[in-house]
Amino acid sequence: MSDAVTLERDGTVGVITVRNPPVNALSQAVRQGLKDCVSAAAADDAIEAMVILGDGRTFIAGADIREFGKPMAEPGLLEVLDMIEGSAKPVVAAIHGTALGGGLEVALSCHYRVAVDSGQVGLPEVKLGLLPGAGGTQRLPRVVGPQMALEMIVSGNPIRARKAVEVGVVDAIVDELQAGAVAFAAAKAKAGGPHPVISADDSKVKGTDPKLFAEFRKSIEKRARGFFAPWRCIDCIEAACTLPFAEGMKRERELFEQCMNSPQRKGQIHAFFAEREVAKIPDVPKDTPVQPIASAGVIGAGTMGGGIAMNFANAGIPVTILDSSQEALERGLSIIEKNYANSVKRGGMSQAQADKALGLIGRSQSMDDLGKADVVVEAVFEEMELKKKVFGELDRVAKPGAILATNTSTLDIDEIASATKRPEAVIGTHFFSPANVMRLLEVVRGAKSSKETIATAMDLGKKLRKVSVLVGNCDGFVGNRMLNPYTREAAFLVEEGATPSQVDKAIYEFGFAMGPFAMGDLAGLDVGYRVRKAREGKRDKAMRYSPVADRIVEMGRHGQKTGAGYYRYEEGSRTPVPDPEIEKLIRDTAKELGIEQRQVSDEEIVERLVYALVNEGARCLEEGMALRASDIDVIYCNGYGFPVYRGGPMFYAQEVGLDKVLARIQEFQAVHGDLTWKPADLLVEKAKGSGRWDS
Ligand code: 3H9
Repeated sequence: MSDAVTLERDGTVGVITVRNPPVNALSQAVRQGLKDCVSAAAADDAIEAMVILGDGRTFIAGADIREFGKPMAEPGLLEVLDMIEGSAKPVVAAIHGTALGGGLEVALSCHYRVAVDSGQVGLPEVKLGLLPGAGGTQRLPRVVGPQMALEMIVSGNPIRARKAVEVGVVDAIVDELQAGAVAFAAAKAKAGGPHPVISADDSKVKGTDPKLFAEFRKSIEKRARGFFAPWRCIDCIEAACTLPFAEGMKRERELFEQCMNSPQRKGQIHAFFAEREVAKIPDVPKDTPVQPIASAGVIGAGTMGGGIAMNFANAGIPVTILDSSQEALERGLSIIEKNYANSVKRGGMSQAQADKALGLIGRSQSMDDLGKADVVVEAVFEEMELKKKVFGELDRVAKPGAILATNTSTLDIDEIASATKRPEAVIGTHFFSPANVMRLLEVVRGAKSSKETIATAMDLGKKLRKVSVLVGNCDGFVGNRMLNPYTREAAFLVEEGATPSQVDKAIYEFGFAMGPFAMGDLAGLDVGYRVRKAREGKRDKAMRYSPVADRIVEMGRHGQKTGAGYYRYEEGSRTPVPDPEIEKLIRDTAKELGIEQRQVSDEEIVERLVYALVNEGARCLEEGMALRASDIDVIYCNGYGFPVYRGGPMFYAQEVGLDKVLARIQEFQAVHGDLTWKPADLLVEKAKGSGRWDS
């Protein structure tokens, strides 16, 4: 028998322990071990019941994702589950940590399930571009009914143990995992059979109204747009309600294979591992000391400051918001209150949770009140002199060892740090708006940021439930720096003959949440205008420049907030309406610049925009501004609406073929010149070499 699964006797109960750190994934050794232990326990006359539990921090977190794409080594999971379900002796799953995916499928093949209060269960396969492929789509609806099964399987979100008891997935909560489960199993054995077999009970699925599925499909149209797996999950649950178990299992297998073979599975699994890789920083090892963060300060009560403060409060960290103006403080706090009220209304949090979070947010007008904070995040107006002044004052009051963070999207961290006598404690934290909602955090490393400061900022990001990516200190850091050539190409394409709505539609259909022009209108066109005007003197005059955006702003059209930008907006509506006036402005501008307009294909739009991202991403990598190509993917999927099922821009380029991407970029270079389309050296090297960013 392998060490991955062991069988021990506890009285009359055989305790089967899965030991495959870190998350007890169902590797071949685990599947074989489960099979061997269940048959050994079945054959042992001294054993009357079995308990399956996980060693370490969790029950079983699912199939071993690293095995996907390779042929499945024997025994298959289905064979193991059939054996568990067919056992004449009752089998109890004892859940702590998380029973996810194949882990919950193991538990659902057991006759009973118990869990500790902190346990969670779920079928998150959809987040990997898959569906539960070991009976989960057939067994879960038979336990919780089709509606709840749809919600759990299509969202992929786990539920807590108490909720699991309420809906029937878990039979009982136990105080002590092993002792409680063993007592439960012994009692069931003593009471005698038959023991419940989920696959044999159709009572919850029989006669389901087919309307349920039509309505559910409609309800996810927007959030599941472009995704392959969610729709197949629904098909499987529908099959559970219309077909006998064995046939439903066949349907599940067919659709599982379709998902497994879909490019989206590769993209989403890449995104899963990429999110875990970001925490690994070569020169800041895992054991680097991290400062404890028990209290925080935020300077600036504007939209960003307020959102950042909410992050701290939501994580249970008391935070003081500082602003020099009483009025700004009051306005900021009232927006925060409104945000919490909305969260309660939408069911995102309970009133008690909202009250608790609000209770953790203090306010002040005196910098001295930040003297005890372990971390202070400055979120004042994006202006260097102002930020330096704030950091000078902060340096005076902040306690030794405090982390001094600046929330900036463009400014030089080193220059800000130079306003203090402790540049090693200064770091950039680029939150994305709205900061209380967006998952991405770019942690910007200054030249003098210490390893402890970096490790603490990354750890803090985790506590704030962000996905934090360490980036270098350059103009726009990584995300916004890459966005520059992307929006530049969008502007050129309309001069060349596309319309803003054609560009937006092509990129939306590629899978982005929004096209560049609709995004500009939403963010406010005046912001970019001010930046361009401030940099006017520094602009390379030899480089092609589109004056269209400036002209639109000069017409007083600042985007949604003024009811017009690239598009028109009806009173009170956020729906962009194409505007012939703007299309004429673009045509006239093209004429004035001597650009002959032509039919632009959707394919060219996608290539020009996405390859502009990729080329700049390659430069960021080359210069060490991003640690890995996959870090860039995490930034784009979490902060810029890039479709996660394509894995991120760098992964996407690799899947297209770096050689093909390079060839297309060289075609653009031939037409548009070196200043905009010179291929990055790293792209040339990788395209001619391994075809991969990481080797
Ligand atoms: C499935 O089950 C299909 C079946 O329906 C059908 C089969 C026929 N495999 O996240 P963490 C690694 S699909 C391999 O940092 P946490 C992870 O990469 C699966 N490795 O910890 C990391 O490695 P490293 C359905 C895995 O405490 C380390 O474990 N299940 C797997 O923050 C620690 O991970 C899921 O989708 C895996 N399944 O969170 C669950 N899972 O240290 C996916 C993790 O080298 N997992 N690793 O970077 C999770 O959601 C979280 O990892 C979990 C722990 C909540 C379990």
